[in-house]
Amino acid sequence: MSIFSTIPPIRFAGADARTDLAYRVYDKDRMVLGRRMQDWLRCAVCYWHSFNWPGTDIFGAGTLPRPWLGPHVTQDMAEQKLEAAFDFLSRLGTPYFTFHDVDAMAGAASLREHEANIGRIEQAIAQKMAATGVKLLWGTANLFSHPRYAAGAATSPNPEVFAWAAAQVRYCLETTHRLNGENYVLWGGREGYDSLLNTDLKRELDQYGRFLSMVVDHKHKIGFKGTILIEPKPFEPTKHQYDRDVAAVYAFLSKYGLEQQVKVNIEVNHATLAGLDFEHEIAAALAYGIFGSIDMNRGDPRNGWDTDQFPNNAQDLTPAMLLLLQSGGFATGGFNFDAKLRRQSVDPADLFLAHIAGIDTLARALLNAAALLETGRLQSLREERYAGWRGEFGLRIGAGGYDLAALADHARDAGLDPRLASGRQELCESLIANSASR
Ligand code: XLS
Ligand code: NI
Ligand code: NI
Repeated sequence: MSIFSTIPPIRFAGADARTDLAYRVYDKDRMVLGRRMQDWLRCAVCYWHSFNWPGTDIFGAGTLPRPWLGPHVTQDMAEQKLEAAFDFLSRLGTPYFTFHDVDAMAGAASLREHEANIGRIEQAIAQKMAATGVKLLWGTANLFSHPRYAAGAATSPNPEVFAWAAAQVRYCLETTHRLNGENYVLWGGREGYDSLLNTDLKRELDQYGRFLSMVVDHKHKIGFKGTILIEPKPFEPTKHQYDRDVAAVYAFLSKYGLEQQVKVNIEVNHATLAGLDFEHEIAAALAYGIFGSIDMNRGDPRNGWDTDQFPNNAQDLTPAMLLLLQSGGFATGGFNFDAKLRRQSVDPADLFLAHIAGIDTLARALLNAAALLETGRLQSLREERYAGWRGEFGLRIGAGGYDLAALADHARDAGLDPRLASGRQELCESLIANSASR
C-alpha cells in the first residue's frame, strides 16, 4: 500500500481511451523500424524529483504529500519511500529508474554511517527490483546538496572535500554495479565557479581530471560494465560549470585522456540553457563518439533556469529522435524523466499524468521520426547537398590528394566558379511540421 495504490496499472488504450490514466500512443510492444517501442525509448523515472522533492521552491515550503520525507530521514522513512517508488514504477510500467545515493538512503552524518546506510537500502532496492522486474538505468552520487560541497566536490579548494566525494562515488558506483545498473552518471553541479577572482581554473580542471580518472580506474577494478556518463550543464547552481556543453566535455575528456572511457548524458533543458538546440547536443555527441543517454525535460521559454518540466511537444523532439534512430538508438542509455511536477500538482494521480504525457510525447516523436525516415526524403535532400564530395574531385580532396598550394593552383587553372545551390531548409522544416504521427 502506498499513496499511489488507488491508481490502476497504466495500459495502452489508443487515441480513443476513455480515461486519462492510459497511454494513447505508447504501446510498448508495437514494432517501429524493427524494434519494440519500449526498446527504442528505454524510459526511466527519476527518484529525486518524483519521490524525494516535497514541492519546495526558493520562496515556499513543500506542497506535495510525501509522508516519507522529513528533516532527518530514518531507515524506516527510506523504506517507505522505496515502497511508494516501486509501487508507482510498477503501475506506470516503465522499465527503468534512476537515483542519487542520498535520495534513496537514510540520512548520514559520517562516511561510516553513509557506507552502512547505502548498503542497507541497496538490499531493499535489490529485493524490490527482483519482485517487480524494474531495472536500474543509472545511479549517481549527490555531490552538490551538502554545505561541504558549496565550493565544489572534485574541484574543491580543500582536498578533504575531494576525498569525501571520492568515498561517496566509490560506494554509489559499487552499489550501482551490484544492482546491475547500466550506466553511472556524474553531474558536476558544483564543479565550476562563482567568481574567477578566487578561482584557479587550471588547478580545478586538473583536480577534476584526476577525480574522473580515479572513477574510471575503479570501474575497471570492480568489473563494472556499464557506461560512465558526464552530464553537461552550463550554469546553475554555479555561475559557470566546467561541463558547460558536449563540446566542452569532449575537450576536457581528451585533455585528460578519457575520451574513450566516458560518454555524455544530455539533458534537454541544459542544452537550452547553454543557448543550444537539444538536437545539436546529440549531433555533437554522436560526432565526437561520446553519445550516451538523455535526461528528458524542458525549460520554460521565458525562464532562464532549469524548470524541469515534462515534455509535451512531439514536433519539437522529432529532429532529436531522427538522430537517435539514424544512429541505431541507445546502447546502454535511455530517456530518463529528469522532470518534476508543478507545486500545485498535489494529487497522487498528477505524477502518473505527468509521466504518461511525457512518455506519449516521446512515442509520438518516435513515430514521426520513423515515418519520416521511411519516406527517405530528408536523407536524399542531404545526400544531394553533399553530392560533390562523392564525386572524383571531392574524394580526391578528402583523401589528401592535394596540398594547399596544389589545390589553389588547380582551382585557378581550372577556372572554378562554383554556384550556390539551394539548401532546401524550408522544405526540410515542412517535412518535420507535416510528420505528425498517423
Ligand atoms: C540538475 C541535473 C541533475 C542530474 C543528476 O540540473 O539535471 O538532476 O541529472 O544529478
Ligand atoms: Ni539531469
Ligand atoms: Ni537539470
